[in-house]
Amino acid sequence: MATERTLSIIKPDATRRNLTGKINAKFEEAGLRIVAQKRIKLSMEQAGKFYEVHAARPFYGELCEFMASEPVVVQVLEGEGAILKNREVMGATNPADAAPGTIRAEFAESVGENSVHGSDAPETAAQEIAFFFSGLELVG
Ligand code: YYY
Ligand code: MG
Repeated sequence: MATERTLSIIKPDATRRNLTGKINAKFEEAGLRIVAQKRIKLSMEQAGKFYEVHAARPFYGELCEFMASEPVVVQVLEGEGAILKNREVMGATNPADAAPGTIRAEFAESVGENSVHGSDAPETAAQEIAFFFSGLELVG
């Protein structure tokens, strides 16, 4: 399997509870390398653009408000099969369905406030990384 990069976001419910370090430890223990990372606060417009693919879903408004409510940590994770590996480390979208030991099983509060985002495919990973990071910020 090839070395990949994926976009991760530590969401406001997790930054609020000071869980950035514990979540980063999960990535590192799984062999994912944090090759870029910054703490930012999204505007409603930026949150809306990032989650545009969900614009027609009933939870879209609440999702954007939540993502813009407090700072997030955006990061690029690198490793063998990083996209799928990160999805495994994150666990299922609904923490009630997330496997034991996953980030969402351990830390997420609800399906809406589920602590982390991770890209779901190579095309979205490339788009999402470019949404937040310039080439100069990606040192490998
Ligand atoms: O990729 P992932 O975050 O696991 O789930 P998506 O189906 O892409 O949904 C994105 C985001 O939307 C999810 O992390 C929380 C929110 N959401 C929700 O609030 N209620 C749902 N029923 C489904 C998703
Ligand atoms: Mg998704």
